[in-house]
Parts: sequence; structure tokens; C-alpha cells
Amino acid sequence: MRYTRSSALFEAAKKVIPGGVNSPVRAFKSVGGTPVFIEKAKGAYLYDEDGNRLIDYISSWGPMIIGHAKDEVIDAISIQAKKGTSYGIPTALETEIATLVVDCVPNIDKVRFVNSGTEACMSAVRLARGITKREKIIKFAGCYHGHSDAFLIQAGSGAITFGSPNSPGVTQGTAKDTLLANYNDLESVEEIFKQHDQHIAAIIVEPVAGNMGCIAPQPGFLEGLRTLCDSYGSILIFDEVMTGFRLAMGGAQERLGIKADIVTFGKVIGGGLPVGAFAARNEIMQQLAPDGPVYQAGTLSGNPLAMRAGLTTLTILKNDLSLFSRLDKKTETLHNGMERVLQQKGIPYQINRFGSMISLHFTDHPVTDFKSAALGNNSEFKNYFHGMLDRGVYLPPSAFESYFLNDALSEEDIAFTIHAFEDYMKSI
Ligand code: KE4
Repeated sequence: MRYTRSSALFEAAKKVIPGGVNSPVRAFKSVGGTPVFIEKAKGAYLYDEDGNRLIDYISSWGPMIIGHAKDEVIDAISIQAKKGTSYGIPTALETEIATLVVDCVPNIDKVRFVNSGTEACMSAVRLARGITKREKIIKFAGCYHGHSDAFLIQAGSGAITFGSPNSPGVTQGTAKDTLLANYNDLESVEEIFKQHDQHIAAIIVEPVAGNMGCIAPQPGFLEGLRTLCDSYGSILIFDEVMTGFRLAMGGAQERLGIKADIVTFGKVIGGGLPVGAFAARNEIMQQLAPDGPVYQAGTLSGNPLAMRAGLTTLTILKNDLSLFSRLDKKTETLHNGMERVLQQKGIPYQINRFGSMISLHFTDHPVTDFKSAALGNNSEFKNYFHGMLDRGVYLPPSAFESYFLNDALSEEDIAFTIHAFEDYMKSI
């Protein structure tokens, strides 16, 4: 694969954009090398600026679940754009997509649209704090809820501690209100509640974690969080920015059968345009401005262009629910193919998979939380990433990410990917 033009574009980008990218993970820092610059995408394929065709396993980090540049979505956006892109004034379109979301997602009566998953999670936490009049929240090491200050907190020593900011600019004043527990470790959560009793506004959790690679909740983990929140009067926030409209039309709540109090969305809900959302039952959402005192706002929230992209995408999903099982099956086929190659090679590995989320870890320890995810051999991952890229397969450029399959991937694409993996493994 040639990347001459991408390299030149990266040099130019670095002159005017920090790190040459608008989101750090795109800079290939954890895998090295030069980021690929994409010229266009269609279906399951990316076409880079050097004319290489790449099979896409990030689907824009989740949004493009039906594939890139789906004709129905592009046509709908084009028609909508001719009517103007944003008014800052209510439209019937917002009610239409909100009605669809409320009909499909369990345990919600109302939804507020915002412009990103970060905004959705940030607003959900503010709402939980406003309702409970409590200040502390619990998050899990390795879970990612966007770049709002309250979430950029990494565990200090020990599993449960007052967070110490892992980004300069996050104040200790903020960090002290974010308490850290370990994913799949209910005791670590119980310990925090014992220490902080009625001072915890909410737990925010990825019901299936996708930011440490893919990590499924162990039986009883989420159920335990539900019980703890009920016992202590805290709000349970499911961050479904990744899992929403990916694991099922009703997301993880439907797939896992566990009720959250507030659910956040992003990615798929916008169909590739900037949309986030948070939703809950009436008694919670009525606390939100302008009905209630908890303030939240946004110039472009609910803009017609993004709403049209989201509504078209969600409607395609709703009218073809077998897409979710098709996607699961494709992911299983990929899993089995990679597993066969790895067993032949005889190297330590873990493959974690849930629905159409999957990740490969070069470690012989089960990957069940951030600590075990961090034991993966990153230099093996780097070589694997570039080995696959050079063979025409674009994987997430970090071992701490989930792969996102899309419905446009054909059986042949999956077979091609497994063959490329086999060829790479033979070359090392
Ligand atoms: P955004 O603000 O990036 O739309 O959403 C933040 C967010 C919230 N919650 C979960 C579970 C998420 O996975 C994300 C964002 N996901 C990352 C990929 N792991 C986005 C990629 C990036 O940061 O460039």
C-alpha cells in the first residue's frame, strides 16, 4: 500500500490543526506511522487519498452501521439541505425522530437531542445531580463517556480512589466528585457506596464496554449496579453512545433486559451527522429546562439536516430488524476465522465479542476490565494493525477500541479479512 499523498496531507494538516487531527485517536499515536487520509467511502469500503481501497471496521467509530453513503440517507439529506440546514426554531422533524426513539427504546418517555455523545453524557450527569441534589458520580476505569471534565479522570493507585485528573486542565475540584470503580467488579462499587452513602448522584456505565476494547458485563454486574442505585437512591445512567441502535433497536436495555434511569445516545442516532441524545422517563425529563430547573441548551441541537440523517438511518434499522442478527453473525464468522488462525499460530490471545462489537487482545489473560486490557502486548498490536492495513483492512488504530462492523460488509469481505489475517500471521 502506498501512503505518499496521505503523508503529505498529514504534514500540511499538522501546520494548522493540533496533531493534524480533530480527534486524537485518528493520529495513530498508539500504533505509530502516518494516518491514512480518506477521500471518500461507500458501503463497507474506504478509499484513501492514494487510491487504496480499504475494508472499514470502524464505521466512523459506530455511526455508519448501515454502511457508508447509503443512497436513501444521501438522498434524504440532499432534499433536506435544499430546505436549509438549521433554523434554531422547532421543526416537526424533531418530533418525528423523537417519537421513533421513544417507541423503540425501553423505559423512556422523552428524549433531548444534542450534538455529540459527550454532550449527551455531560447533560445526563448534570440532570442526575440536579434531581438528586448530590454531587458525586461513579464511573469505571477504562470506560469513556466523552471529553467532559468530569469524565477525564483516571484511577490513581488502587481500584477505588478519588480520581486524579488524567488531563491537565481538569481541576481537583472536579476530580474529587468523580469516584472510580473497576468494571465487572461489583465489590469495588459497593465499597464506594459504603464510604459515600447518600452522596452519590449517579453511576454512569457503558453497559457493554467498548473503550477498553470490547468487554461484556459479567452476569450480575449490571444487575448489581441497578440494585445499588435503587438502595441508595442514585441514578443509573447507561451510556449507550456505542451500544444504542447497535446491539438492538432498543440497545443494551433491550438486549440485556436491565432498566437504566437515563440513557445516552450518539453515533448511530445521527446516521453520520453530529447528533447525541439523552432520554428518561417523564419524572426525570420534566426536571430539564424549560420545564424544570436543570439547564441544558444548544444552537444546533435538533437541526433538520442531522435529524433527517438520523431519522432515515433509524427508520432503515426499524424496518429491517434482521440487520442486527445479520451483523452479529458476520461478527461471529470473523471471530471464528481469526480464532482458527491464532490457534494455528499458537500465540496468546483473547477475542472479546458482544453483538457486532469485537476486539483482539494479545494476552493470555481474560480481558474483563481496564487492568487486564492493559496487559495486552501493544507492540504485537501495532504490527498487527499495520499488517492488516497494508493488506487493505482498516482496523481501529488502538488496542483499546472495539471494532464496529456494518451491514454493507459482505461474506466475501469477511473472508478477505480472515485471509489477510492469515497472510499476516504467516509473515511474522
Ligand atoms: P462523542 O463526543 O465522541 O460523540 O461521544 C463520546 C463517547 C461517549 N460514550 C461512549 C461510550 C463513546 O464510545 C464515546 C466516543 N467513542 C470514541 C471511540 N471509542 C469516539 C472516537 C473519538 O474519540 O474520536
